[in-house]
Amino acid sequence: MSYKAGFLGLIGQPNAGKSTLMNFLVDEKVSIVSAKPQTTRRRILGIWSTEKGQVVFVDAPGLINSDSGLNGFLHQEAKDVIANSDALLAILSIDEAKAEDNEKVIDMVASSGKPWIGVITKVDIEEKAHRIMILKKMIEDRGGKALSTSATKYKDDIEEREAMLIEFLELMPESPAPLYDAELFTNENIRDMASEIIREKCFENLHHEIPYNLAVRIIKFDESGPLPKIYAEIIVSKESHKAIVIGKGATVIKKIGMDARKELEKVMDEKVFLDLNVTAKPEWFGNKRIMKELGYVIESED
Ligand SMILES: Nc1nc2c(ncn2[C@@H]2O[C@H](COP(=O)(O)OP(=O)(O)OP(=O)(O)O)[C@@H](O)[C@H]2O)c(=O)[nH]1
Ligand SMILES: [Mg+2]
Repeated sequence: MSYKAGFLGLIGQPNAGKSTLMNFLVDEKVSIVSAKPQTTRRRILGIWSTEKGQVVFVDAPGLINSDSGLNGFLHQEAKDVIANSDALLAILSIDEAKAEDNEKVIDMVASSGKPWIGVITKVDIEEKAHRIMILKKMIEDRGGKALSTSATKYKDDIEEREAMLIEFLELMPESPAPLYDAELFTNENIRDMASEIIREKCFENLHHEIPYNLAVRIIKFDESGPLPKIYAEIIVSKESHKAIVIGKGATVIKKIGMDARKELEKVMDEKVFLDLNVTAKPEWFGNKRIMKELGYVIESED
């Protein structure tokens, strides 16, 4: 059998479980996850390699309709992932409030003209189980194959993972060689992973509009001493948000720092020093230079 390799984009509504599914498939925490929608902001690659081929999963932001600011970028980024992938997965949660929103995802993916599969997620939510058949029919009516899973319930189920991976490899084009070194599970560097981990902890510890309006930038990553030292900045969009991120007696920022440091130590497999600062840059998402520094630009526009 010939060798196959390509990019497989994960497309769905915000909060559908795209990042959780990709992490399950590559069996590594590559993409950050939270209970809040719009967690993923730029494409994140997760790589699975076997002797038969390589699937490069492209986790995308959830689909939203907007043409300006940060949301405008999320919209463009998801569209760009559709345009630049070899094949697509329509990620459809049974927990999605409106059936039309899942139908929209199927529509976008099917009309791309690329090979695709519909993946029904969160099937562990029993009270919504009746929706599995409805979604399956929706997918099949558009000529797609339907799979269903729960990346949380089957977290440690190797057979569930392998069965899906084999289906996904079938969607990939023939390729003379792997696209990435077969040893890699992502192309993210540790500096970018660190800023995403800190942002994930902000999503977990902050509420209302705060997490949606902040960004994290690594100021210095110093590996010269015995202990890696990471200096990061949490950028908020309003002066008044600063005090909320810091919290009374700095309790909130300390908790974010502690949660992030623990996870960084797991990823880096060593103790790390983490210094967090909060700065306000009013309406930073309207500033092209800052957006570019944060990686919130479409690559082809560079
Ligand atoms: N019950 C259940 N919850 C899940 C499952 N998969 C993901 N979740 C939860 O759904 C929420 C959203 O998961 P994400 O993986 O961040 O979703 P996403 O589609 O990447 O979201 P965005 O990046 O915001 O577009 C998190 O709280 C997950 O823990 C699942 O199989 N079952
Ligand atoms: Mg995500």
